[in-house]
Amino acid sequence: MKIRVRKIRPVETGFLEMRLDEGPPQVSYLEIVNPDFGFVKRPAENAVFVRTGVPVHNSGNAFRVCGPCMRGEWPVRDGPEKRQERQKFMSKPYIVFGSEMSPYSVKARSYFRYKAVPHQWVVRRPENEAEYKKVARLPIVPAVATPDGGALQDSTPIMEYLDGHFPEPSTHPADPALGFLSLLLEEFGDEWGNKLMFHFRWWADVDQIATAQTLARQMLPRGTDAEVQQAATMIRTRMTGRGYFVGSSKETAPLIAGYLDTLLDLLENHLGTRKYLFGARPSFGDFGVFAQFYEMLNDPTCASLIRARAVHVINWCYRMIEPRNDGEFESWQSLQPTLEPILTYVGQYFLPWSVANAKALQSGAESFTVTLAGTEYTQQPQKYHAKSLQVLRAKYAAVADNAALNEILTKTGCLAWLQPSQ
Ligand SMILES: N[C@@H](CCC(=O)N[C@@H](CS)C(=O)NCC(=O)O)C(=O)O
Repeated sequence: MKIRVRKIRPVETGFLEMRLDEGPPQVSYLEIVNPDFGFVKRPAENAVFVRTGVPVHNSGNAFRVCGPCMRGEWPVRDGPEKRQERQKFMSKPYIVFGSEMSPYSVKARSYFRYKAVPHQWVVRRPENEAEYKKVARLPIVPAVATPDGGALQDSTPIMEYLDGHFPEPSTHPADPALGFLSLLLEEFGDEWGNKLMFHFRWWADVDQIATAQTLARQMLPRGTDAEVQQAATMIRTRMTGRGYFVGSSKETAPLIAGYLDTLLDLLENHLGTRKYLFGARPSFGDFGVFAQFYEMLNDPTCASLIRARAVHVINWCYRMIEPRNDGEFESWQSLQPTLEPILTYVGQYFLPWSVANAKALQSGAESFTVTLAGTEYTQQPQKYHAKSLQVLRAKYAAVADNAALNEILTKTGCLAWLQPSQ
């Protein structure tokens, strides 16, 4: 079968974006040849990002992207032990059940890609529900089946598990102060970034309609238009009633819009002069934050905002789809001018909100009000988040004696919220 590439265009230096004419039903997978462990099969998506200089062949029903240089750091220079461990998985890759529309799935997938861990991306849909259920303890994506028969859920622990098995390339700056800031930003992306993304995704009609249609088509790739439309209507009805999960309401809508505006400007400024949040290579924090913005780029309202105002944020999101190690982490000195304002934002909005949410859960309150940067904000408490605040505090406790870190956290208004007494 002949596969046509509709468009190939440079996304940024060193990358090409290929848009395929055919979607998943016709183009079943990409093969990326890696001399270390054979090949990685990846389901083809409509947009594929490929590094330039790599020959791309049309072979049957798959694109074959050949060559050892698909990624900047290949071949992976691990010792023989690590290589053996990778080779164990040659015949059985990790299976990652996910969705292009799920920030946490995309985040985990980028981590697998960055670590060059053989994996198969499987879009969760009705036809694979039985396999998915064998893996998923909770009805959420991502869900990962490990080659040894285990199962993983929850994107942060999934990334930590991968760190344990595949420490290189590391996403943790060696400087312990920067290392913690990266963990803090990962958590910030997951919880606060998701609030912004989810609110906009299910708020305006245009976003509800577009998202429901995309989700329905993803679920039913071979469905008729009428079937897809019916599914889209169901999804829209189910999801628009769920905004309160993240505090989205008539009262909070203008506030949340302001929170996004402010954050977008801060990120745009910071990413104007570097590839990733902490320098020339992706940090743990990049994965948490980018995933929410990558989703926003799918959604009409947020996409228009970002496209009009934040071209560096767009480039960073695309970069994070196939993250590369292009150099070193920077020092605090060089990051400070534009990273400090982002951390100040975290200390002004995310952390006080997070602590107020945890207190409300503890007291069993049905809703809570917190003053964020001088304005009152009210929502129902979010369950999952209290647990992840505890985890974040435990991560801070492990480096709490670091004077340089404490100075940064104090200056940015973050420190008090990380103490268990708060
Ligand atoms: N904390 C989890 C959150 C996962 C999550 O909320 N996944 C959403 C999609 S982004 C989900 O599967 N929701 C249920 C559904 O879509 O049916 C993680 O980091 O993996």
